[in-house]
Amino acid sequence: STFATAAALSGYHTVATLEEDLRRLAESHPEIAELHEIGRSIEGRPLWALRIGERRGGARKVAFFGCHHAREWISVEVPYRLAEHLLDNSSSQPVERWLQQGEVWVAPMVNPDGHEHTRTANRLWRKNRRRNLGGSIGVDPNRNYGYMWGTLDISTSSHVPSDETYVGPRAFSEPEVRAVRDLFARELFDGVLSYHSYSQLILFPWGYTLEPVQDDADRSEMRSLAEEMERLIRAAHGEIYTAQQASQLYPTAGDTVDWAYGVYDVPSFTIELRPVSALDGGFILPADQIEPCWEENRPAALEFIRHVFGE
Ligand code: ING
Ligand code: ZN
Repeated sequence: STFATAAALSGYHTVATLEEDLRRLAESHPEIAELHEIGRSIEGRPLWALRIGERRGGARKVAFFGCHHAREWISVEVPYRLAEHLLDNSSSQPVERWLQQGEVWVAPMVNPDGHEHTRTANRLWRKNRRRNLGGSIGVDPNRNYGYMWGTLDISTSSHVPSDETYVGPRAFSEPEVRAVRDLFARELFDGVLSYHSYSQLILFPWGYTLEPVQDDADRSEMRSLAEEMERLIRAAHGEIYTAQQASQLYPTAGDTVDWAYGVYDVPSFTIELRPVSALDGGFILPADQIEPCWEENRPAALEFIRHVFGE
């Protein structure tokens, strides 16, 4: 970037430095960037999405999300850096052409309350900070989307409020998840990529069933795009991110990607970022790996935009 961001000084963003940096990005590129508050978290924090593109109502629209899960700090940094990269390269090809043609929306921190909790109280917190009936805290935002919501009752999609993967009392019970739903309903994205960590995987629908996607064209489109992203990531630093159907990892219902594909019929992926295993630190990824992780994910994210924009 052309300026020293708060993140450059301290490694990972916090809720506060992310807001600062998103504002600065928007203010320094007023013709092509616009910061939107798409909702408020359950504790009242603004949920930010940066719209990048020359005009509203572009022909194609793609969305990138980060940090549904509080402890997955690297999942903030990759979409944030993508936004920064697009703005820094907005007058060179292919980015210039894309920003004339369409819109890229980036919401790097869907769960700011949880993120703040991981920074100040419990580094390994996953859920949001909903006060549940019965006294436990937190709903899993990546189980609260309204496609096949609640259809599984297993450890990876639990109906027990105190569990790590609590699906919530009903679909879209959580304001963070409603904010994503409402943004999608307004913008009608043509593709979605949601970042998580860790395991180095590229996941495509379905998550709720071991059955593959029925539609032949959709199935092969998502599989081949996932495999192309796998190749691009590997070419950067040799890191292996395995492309697979989400339910092969473990079946879950109510995640972002099933909902986006199931309801809107658009290509949707979850990328599980570095590291590959718990032995490499799991959720605690050293800050010196932010840059290489971004470097390897950049070509995959750009390929996703290229694909969604019909090139
Ligand atoms: N992993 C994802 C989770 O929500 C996932 C994996 C994504 C499963 C999409 C199914 C569908 O459990 C992490 N690390 O959160
Ligand atoms: Zn996650």
